[in-house]
This record gives sequence, C-alpha cells and structure tokens, in this order.
Amino acid sequence: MEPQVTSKEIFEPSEHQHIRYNPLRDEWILVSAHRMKRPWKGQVEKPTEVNIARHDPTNPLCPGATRANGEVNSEYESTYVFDNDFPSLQPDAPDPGYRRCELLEAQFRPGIAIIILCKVMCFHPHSDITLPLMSIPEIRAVIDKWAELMVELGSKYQWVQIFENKGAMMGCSNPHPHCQVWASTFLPNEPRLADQTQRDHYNSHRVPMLLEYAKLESQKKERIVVENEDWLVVVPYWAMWPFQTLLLPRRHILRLQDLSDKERDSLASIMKRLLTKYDNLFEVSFPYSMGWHGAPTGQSILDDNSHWQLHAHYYPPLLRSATIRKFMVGYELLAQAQRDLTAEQAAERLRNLPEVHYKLKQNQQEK
Ligand code: H2U
Repeated sequence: MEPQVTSKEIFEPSEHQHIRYNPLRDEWILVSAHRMKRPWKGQVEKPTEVNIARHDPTNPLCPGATRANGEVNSEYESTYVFDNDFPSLQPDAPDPGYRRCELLEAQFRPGIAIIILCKVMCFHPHSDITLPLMSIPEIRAVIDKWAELMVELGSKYQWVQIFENKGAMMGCSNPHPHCQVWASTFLPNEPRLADQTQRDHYNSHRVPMLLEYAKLESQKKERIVVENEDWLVVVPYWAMWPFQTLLLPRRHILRLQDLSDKERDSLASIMKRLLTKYDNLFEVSFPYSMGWHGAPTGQSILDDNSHWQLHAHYYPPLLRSATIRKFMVGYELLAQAQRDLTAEQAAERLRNLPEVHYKLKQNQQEK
C-alpha cells in the first residue's frame, strides 16, 4: 500500500519537500528546503585571497610566454586563441570503426569518425583579472571571438562546445582568464538530450521551449536574478546546483553568431552584472563551470532547428560559504539530484546583492 498524505498544513515550497521537473533533461529534482534549518557546525570562513601576478613569463597562457609544445604566444592585447597542446584526442589515433556486440558498443553513429578539436581561448592579457572585473568592451571582445569560433568550427563540426571552468574547485589548472572550445563531429550526450527534449516540446506546442520559459519567468519574476531589454538570467525552476543560473535571450535566437550588435553589448553587460553578484555572494572569486548551448552546426546547419533556443548554463558548486560546496554524492549519484534551498530563495539572494564588485568597493574604501 502506498503511504497516504495526512498533513493538514498548507504547502509552502520553502518549507515542504517536493519534486520539480527539468524539461531540458527530462528528469526530476528533489527539493527539500526545510533541510537548510538544520544546525551547521562546519567551516564558514573565507579563504585568504591568493595574489596572482599580472604577468608571469613562465605561465603558458600569458602573452609572449612559451607553451608546452615550444610555441610562443603572441604579445596579445585582447583575446587569444590557440590549439590545446594536450587535446582530448590524438589526431593520428586509429579509428575504432563501428563495433557492436550485445552490451558492448563503440561509436554510436556508424560511418562518422570521432574527431574532436580542442582550443584554449584567453580572455585578456592580464592574469589577475576575471570577467566581472573586465570592462564591457573587453567582455564584448570575448563574445565576438566566441561567435567567430562558432562560425569557423561550426562550418565543419556538428557541435562546438564553449565552456569555462573557473577556479581550482572546478578543476581549472591556470588562474589566467580563459575558456576552452571543443568541437566534435558528433552531438555529445547533453546537447543530444537537449535537442530531443526541445524538439518534442516544439512538436507538441509549436513554440521553442526556452522561449516560452523565458516569457513565463519574465512574467512571474520569482526566479529572476538580473534582466535587461534583450536577456534574462534566472535560477531555473529545476536548478540542481544551489546557485545555478540559466542565461536566456528574449527573442528566438539559434546560435551565438546570430546575435545583433546591440544584443552582444547587452550580453556583455548582463554577464558582468551576474558575475559580479556571484563574486559578491561570498566575497570570493566565484567558481563555476559555464557553457553555451545553441543549435547544432556542421551537417546539421541546413536542418530545421526551430526547436532550439540559444542559452548559457552556469553551474557553481558553492552552497554555504566560500569554502563549503555542494557535493553531488550519495542520493544524487544513486537516486536523483536533491537541493536544499529553493530556486526562488537562491534567486532572491543573488538579486539582492550589489552590482559593484566587492574588490572595487574595497579599493575605494582604502583610498
Ligand atoms: P584548464 O585549466 O581550464 O584546463 O585550461 C588550461 C588549458 O590550457 C588546459 O586544457 C592547456 C591545458 O591543456 N595548455 C596548453 O594547451 N598548453 C600549455 O602549455 C599549458 C596549458
């Protein structure tokens, strides 16, 4: 016999457990916000800030430095892109071909060679700066370079994944501001799933899922962190990570390269505002993994991709302080994702934070 609901209390999402549906991944998240009330005896203090040199000639990502393969970087003054010297693919590795025997399958699309091209893109010549501390024109240069790489690599590769791992906590090996770009001849799992769920939604509603979602969020206003004329950032209803956000355009846009001049400027502005709030939350350079998802490219460019909507995911691991992170362990690994504070509570905390970076405020006070 199934357990029966016996409570006479009125349901409050911030008080009572419930499950929320993630339509992009077709999965459920357990929300148990009452757990935030449990006593916390763990660490809360801030780690001491490490001083990063503005220029270190031995750092392979700096202008003029020599990289692992002996190549010397140019004396770049804005963004700088180079082929990763430690790519996840060896260019001359033998093709496994298509193999299938019962439960052992290699190469999910027969006849399509698995090729991945890995690039590193530096955002700025200085190592002691991060995106929220860069100027709007400097961030705009990053966006323009992203769009350029999407066109260049998208002409050949079906999926171009732009992603930034920020902070040692996210496995980033170098503090110099940079992201990576991996282009592949196949759709990796996450975009393959997002392609399917968005396609299913479009087929039954005739409107792109994330366009409809952005409209809903901009009416409800409960989960918005920052917004402007062209963009909005929400803690999605189905967020897994405590301060996870979703960056969405207000109009239907397939890919980064389709953004207008004005939309690129407003994107630079909203990124700066969001990332400043992130840093201000625990007064630390906020770690995260972020990445762009847009309509597939390569041989898919001529297909009807109306179901796609460009968006960026930000997945930060921190929960309670600059050092206390959320772990996706026990229940998450073995059953399903679970979160303590609700998406609405996380959005409210981020929304109420100042838009002046704490480091700039400190500098002003010291003067
Ligand atoms: P991450 O710290 O986010 O991994 O980025 C640094 C990247 O830079 C990493 O992928 C590459 C590493 O392979 N790299 C080079 O391509 N050449 C070097 O000389 C050092 C680092």
